[in-house]
Amino acid sequence: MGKNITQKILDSHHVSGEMAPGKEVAIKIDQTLTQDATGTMAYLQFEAMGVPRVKTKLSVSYVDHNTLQYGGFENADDHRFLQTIAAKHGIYFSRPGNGICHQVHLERFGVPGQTMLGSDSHTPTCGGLGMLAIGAGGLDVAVAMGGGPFNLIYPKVVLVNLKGKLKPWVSAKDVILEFLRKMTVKGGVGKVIEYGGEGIKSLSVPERATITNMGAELGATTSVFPSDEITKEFLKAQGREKVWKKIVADKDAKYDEVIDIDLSTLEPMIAKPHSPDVVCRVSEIEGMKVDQVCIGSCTNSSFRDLMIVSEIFKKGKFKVHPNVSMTVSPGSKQVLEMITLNKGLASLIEAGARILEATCGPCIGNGQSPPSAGVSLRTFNRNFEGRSGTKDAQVYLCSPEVAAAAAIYGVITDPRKLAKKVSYPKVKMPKKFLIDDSMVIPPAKDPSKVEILRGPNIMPLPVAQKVQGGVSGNVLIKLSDNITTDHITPAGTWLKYRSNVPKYSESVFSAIDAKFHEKAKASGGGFVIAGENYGQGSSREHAALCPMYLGIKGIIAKSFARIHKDNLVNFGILPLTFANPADYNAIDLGDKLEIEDLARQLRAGDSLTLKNATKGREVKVKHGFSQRQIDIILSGGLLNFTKGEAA
Ligand code: MIC
Ligand code: SF4
Repeated sequence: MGKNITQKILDSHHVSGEMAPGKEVAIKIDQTLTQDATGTMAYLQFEAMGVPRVKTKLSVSYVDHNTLQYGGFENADDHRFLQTIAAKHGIYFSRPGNGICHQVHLERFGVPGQTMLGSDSHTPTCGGLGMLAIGAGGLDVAVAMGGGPFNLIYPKVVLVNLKGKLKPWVSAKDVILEFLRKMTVKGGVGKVIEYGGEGIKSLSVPERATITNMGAELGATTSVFPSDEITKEFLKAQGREKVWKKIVADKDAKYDEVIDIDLSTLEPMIAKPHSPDVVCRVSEIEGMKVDQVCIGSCTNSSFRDLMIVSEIFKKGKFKVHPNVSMTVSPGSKQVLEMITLNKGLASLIEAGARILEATCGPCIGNGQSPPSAGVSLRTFNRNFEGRSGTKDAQVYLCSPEVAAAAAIYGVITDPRKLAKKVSYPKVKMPKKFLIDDSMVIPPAKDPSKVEILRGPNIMPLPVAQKVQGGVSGNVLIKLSDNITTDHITPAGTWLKYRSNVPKYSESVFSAIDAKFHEKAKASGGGFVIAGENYGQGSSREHAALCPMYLGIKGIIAKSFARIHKDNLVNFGILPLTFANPADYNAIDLGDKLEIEDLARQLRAGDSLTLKNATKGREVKVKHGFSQRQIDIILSGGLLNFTKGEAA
């Protein structure tokens, strides 16, 4: 029987487990990627495993998130720690200024047909060139660097069959926004989204990467495009033709689901506050006043994206509207140099854009927070409440074309209206990109000469305790559906404490209950009750690590997002779901909960008895763990488990 792309890559990397949807399989990881905000923890954990050199084909450590902090040593200390630990353990180090991890990895390192694990949820960006690239917590990435396999639930595979061609003023972002409208932020859970059909021929690798990047917002395990002639041309232009390999689905490949999309029917789309799936047509909300426009992020910061915006301004001799502040953050040093060479940068500056570093910047709330109740249109991928740094800001997600039109007119505008003044710019994929990897520092030839430099912000790693007997505690917070990792451990001004768990733990649920961390500590930990899709969004393991530090024993929810559920297990916190979702209503804030004899109950089957001592009743909860996950929980987390296995 023929195979799809996902099956081909999973098969060639299979280590153990049954290759059937819903079963846990272990796969070999060829490459890893980390960024600074999750990387410091990942490397501390790697260090704790005692493996001298990484065992992957390639591991790269990027600095792109925390670069902007005002008044303090923390960011710079983190960078120095990351640079020295990379040199020592065989990891390539991409310096701050070289670009956003996903964009740089696509340009310089991604290899079709290989697997990659990254400690960032948008790692699937490299699916744009036929790689099976998956986001995970830092600890899973540390294990992969040490040569261990990655365990995942064998996914269902969805074929998205693209037909036709996008019309002018409609671009890749509109494709994925349309998808999010149809499938929602939960629609991709347990699935790999594979793209195919005639329509892919009109999409360049960076455009494909815009689509696979935002597959993360669907909750998908990953997304992948074939590696075809277009991939070959892109890699050739990057001077990397040698790594190209054709990877396409067999003609008789089977899929669990097929979705047809005719690209020619799509219109400019926009996601409204405060979720990437609250999507409508731009034409439905035209005329709304805009305060800020931000162009960039790992979703839309390629040469093509920035040149489109610059060409629109240049051709129409437009200026940024006086009521709008427009920022541009290039995805990489290469993009910045290429738009400079092509005079795109000059046109953007002339138009009145504010040029920022080639980093995540405003996407993670690092600078450029919108004004009070301000409307901000961003070419980014997340618009969760408060993520921009302004609690009451109204953040919309859109394509570079829609962003440009809003910056010109000062109100949300269907970019097709620009056609009256300018023709749709044609940005050709360069035949040759400017190649200069001088901002990537290779690992040291002699690791014994490298001293790892740690400042006072690099705090020792907290490790979970082994579970003895049962678990009990009070309900410390009761939450609704779709709680994001930005709610659990916020970014923005807290970001500089990513290497300092005791301090960062003060941020836990702070936007919902400012006293949460004090309460948790005072009561020696307890439980969290939540609705559907708990922990969606970022891969940050701090959203499990900090609650563990505060003594949280279990999260009982209606459902979980994949990466976060794995992170909870990795840190020894029980992610449990209600056997009957209506039981959510039977537990209140402050109730005393207890699970007796945890080891026996976990091993006896999928169902556990949760006693509510306050209400004097019992509720059934499910764990859905594999044998390996049960062992991890009982060992007090993956680090203890891995050390135990090695011993
Ligand atoms: C994000 O977009 O939320 C981040 C910041 O890139 C995160 C990682 C993190 O929290 O450090 C992600 O997407 O995984
Ligand atoms: Fe950076 Fe934003 Fe991409 Fe996360 S989503 S990696 S913060 S650019």
